[in-house]
Amino acid sequence: MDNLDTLVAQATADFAAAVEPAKLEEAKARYLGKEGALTVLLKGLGKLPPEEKKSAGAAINIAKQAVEAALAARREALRLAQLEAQLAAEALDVTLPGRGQTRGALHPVTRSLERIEQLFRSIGFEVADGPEIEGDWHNFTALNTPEKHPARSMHDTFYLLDAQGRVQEDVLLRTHTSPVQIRYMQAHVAQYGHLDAMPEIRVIAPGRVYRVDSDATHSPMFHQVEGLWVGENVSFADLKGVIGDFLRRFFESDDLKVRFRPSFFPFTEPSAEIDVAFMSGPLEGRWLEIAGCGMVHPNVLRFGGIDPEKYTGFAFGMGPDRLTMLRYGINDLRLFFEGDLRFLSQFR
Ligand code: 2U9
Repeated sequence: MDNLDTLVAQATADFAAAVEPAKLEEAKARYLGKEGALTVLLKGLGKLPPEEKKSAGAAINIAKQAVEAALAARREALRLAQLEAQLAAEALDVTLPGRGQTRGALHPVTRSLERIEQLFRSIGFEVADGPEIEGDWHNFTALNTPEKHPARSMHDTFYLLDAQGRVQEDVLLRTHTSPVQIRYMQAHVAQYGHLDAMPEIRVIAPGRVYRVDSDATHSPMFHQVEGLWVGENVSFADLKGVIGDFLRRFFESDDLKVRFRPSFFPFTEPSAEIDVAFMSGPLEGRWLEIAGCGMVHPNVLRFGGIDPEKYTGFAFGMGPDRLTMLRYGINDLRLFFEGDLRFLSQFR
């Protein structure tokens, strides 16, 4: 039965040559299919003389089993090869470092604003806000700013255009947060004005303000925090106490001097600039202008609906952008508005 051995060897070689399952099934058909070599041999048994049938049948069946075994082995080998190729193609290196997610952070000016709000809340101030697009009355008139004052000019203030592109003289971007305190006074009077002893007004107004100005130390949009304290016996001494205490707490230092230098604002009388000098550190001994303040002008109290014969108040205004620069030693205001992560990520 040499030719049966050859047939098994040939089938095994054909199976090995099949590199994909479809080719293997074709090869199988050539040996085990309806017209396959082994099937033909088995069918031919009937034509053999009876004495040869048994042994020939046994030999063909052994050869058939050998071919089936070779086929099963090749099928398994192809299955494993296919699996390995798939694993290689879909390989995932679970040991690679993750891409991670960088954590965001609050902008340094936002941090200062939150700090300022927290410090004033701790001494009984409320935090108020209001519209950034204002009317001429709330932004200027109610703040005792004369009709021809330069702050009202197109040169200094952004005015909004109407649908025809004409300047609306009455619609502007607020130049300070003072309109918020005007609105606050009016709302307070509407709520408590009928009482003999109206509760005191203690409010700060933080927020964005706008001026036509742009260079290394001025930005067309910047921040302000203004404060207002109105009551029956509020004095300049109270103002000095509140501001001195605030500055020491904001800069976390008792090692600083505060100076009130006479000045002028339409909305306060008397008025002062507030200077601070650090007694240590890189700015040691230099007087730095840090805020403005004064006793609220009687006209402004009246515009707010408050009787200046009965009540007095002080007001102040400061720039948290500048306070942030001093607190962190930042020398260029523009860094706050560029969105450069190399700068911002230092405040995480
Ligand atoms: C009302 C009455 C009075 C707010 C005040 C200043 C003085 C002041 C500047 C500091 C630097 C603006 O941020 S800055 O550019 N502000 O000097 N602001 S008194 O006075 C008010 C506000 C509201 C009803």
